[in-house]
Amino acid sequence: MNVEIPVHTSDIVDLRSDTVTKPSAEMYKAMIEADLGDDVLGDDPTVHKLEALAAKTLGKPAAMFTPSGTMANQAAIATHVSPGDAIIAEREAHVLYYEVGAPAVLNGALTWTVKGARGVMDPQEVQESVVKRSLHSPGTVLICVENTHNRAGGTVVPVETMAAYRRIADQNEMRVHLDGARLFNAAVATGKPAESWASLADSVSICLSKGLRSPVGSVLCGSEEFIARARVWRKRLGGGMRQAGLLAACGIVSLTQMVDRLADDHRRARKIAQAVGELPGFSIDWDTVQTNMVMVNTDRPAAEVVADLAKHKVLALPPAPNRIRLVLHADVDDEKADRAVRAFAQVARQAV
Ligand code: TLP
Repeated sequence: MNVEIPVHTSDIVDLRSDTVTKPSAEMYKAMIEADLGDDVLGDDPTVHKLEALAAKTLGKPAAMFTPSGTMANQAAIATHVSPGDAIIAEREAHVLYYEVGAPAVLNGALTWTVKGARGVMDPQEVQESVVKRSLHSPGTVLICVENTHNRAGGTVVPVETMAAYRRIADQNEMRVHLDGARLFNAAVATGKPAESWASLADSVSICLSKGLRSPVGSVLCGSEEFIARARVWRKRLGGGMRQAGLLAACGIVSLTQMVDRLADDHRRARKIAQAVGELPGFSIDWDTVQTNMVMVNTDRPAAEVVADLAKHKVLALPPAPNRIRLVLHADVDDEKADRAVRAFAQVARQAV
């Protein structure tokens, strides 16, 4: 078979998200060579291989491949809670802010929010949010943690803080779910294995399709019993996929070959932050520049600046009226990072 592997080139600097990456040559090769079955019938060998690899990497007994991080999170929450239960989560956590009310819609769950400092909830406030189930009150049964924290700018939740959440959960018969969409960014930034956080959670979701470059897919990890029940939720949500080994093959490349390269994204994020922070009209909260994101504060409306940047072929998103998010990933090399800085400089000059 003679198949040409596509090479994706573009002169656009796309900093909207690390979800935009195109599959690498290794991923196309892995897809062509993947052994396939029907994963809804439970016999896709490549999916089995990915699930075993993810479980081993995170130190959990079992894992389940899902089409998205949202489904991994929501299948986890649905497996942990019953209608009328409450979950504790950071106020701008992805599971609340960007998953269109799924905990309420799917499970009739209440949410107790705790405002974090740069995405990190104070354990004392988490403790104070615990409510025992009674005739009168919905009990808090789950603490959701996001690491790295997206809306805070890709900030790391320290292992020690995670351990404090674990203690609170154990003392109150609660569970901990870790939205680890970018857990490997936290691992690479701190030099600690992803398992350090995963071992403190009952369930962990990781995304393969962000900095790890897969086109599609996430994995939910936990105990055998938990994953067996989560599989029912995945099916119920329409997440059963047939020859999913095609996608799982990319996920295996993600976990075996794409983790170390996240350090390059972090380095470029710092470089962009340094340069853009010095331009008039823009500022950076340096304490949030910890991994592959840069949140740029702008004096002008962020939507206007984003539109101006697009004229220079630099794409970004405005997550708040005066904030622009830049996300580094495998398809933005040093040359493209420099072009992004030049575009910001031109936009800053035009605004004067
Ligand atoms: N985040 C996306 C958008 O939804 C905002 C992005 O561009 O950053 N957890 C976290 C922490 C995430 O950042 C995301 C995606 C998810 C879960 C959901 O993943 P998908 O998009 O695969 O459902």
